[in-house]
Amino acid sequence: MSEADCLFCRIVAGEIPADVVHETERTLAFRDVNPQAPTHVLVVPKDHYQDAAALAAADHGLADEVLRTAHTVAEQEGVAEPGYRIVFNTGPGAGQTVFHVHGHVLGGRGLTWPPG
Ligand code: DGP
Repeated sequence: MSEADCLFCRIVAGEIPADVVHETERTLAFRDVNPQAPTHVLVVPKDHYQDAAALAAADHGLADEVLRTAHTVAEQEGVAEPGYRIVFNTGPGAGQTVFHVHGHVLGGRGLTWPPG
């Protein structure tokens, strides 16, 4: 499924440029345009699902691949140790602004808890 007016579908399609750091057959990882940490990469499935809940309900294997890609990116970026954060803002109340599921991979600085 692809949505012509979806920003991340357009990045996946190569219609909008992005700084891609990793790609698998079904996922793409690219740097966030507005980084909140020294490493801030977005991991998306190439197929369109509006949020993490929709992805998990529709395709367990793809949800798993997104998570494994996020960890691969953390290792590649050198932030797997001492640790990094994967965030899936799910719904506008949680701050989701792009409705194509994406995991934020954040690392390279101390990350406080609870998040804002
Ligand atoms: P969220 O608020 O969880 O939906 O995160 C959306 C993120 O997408 C936000 O951190 C900024 C990022 N973003 C928005 N537009 C673009 C873009 O055109 N390119 C890239 N690389 N990132 C974008």
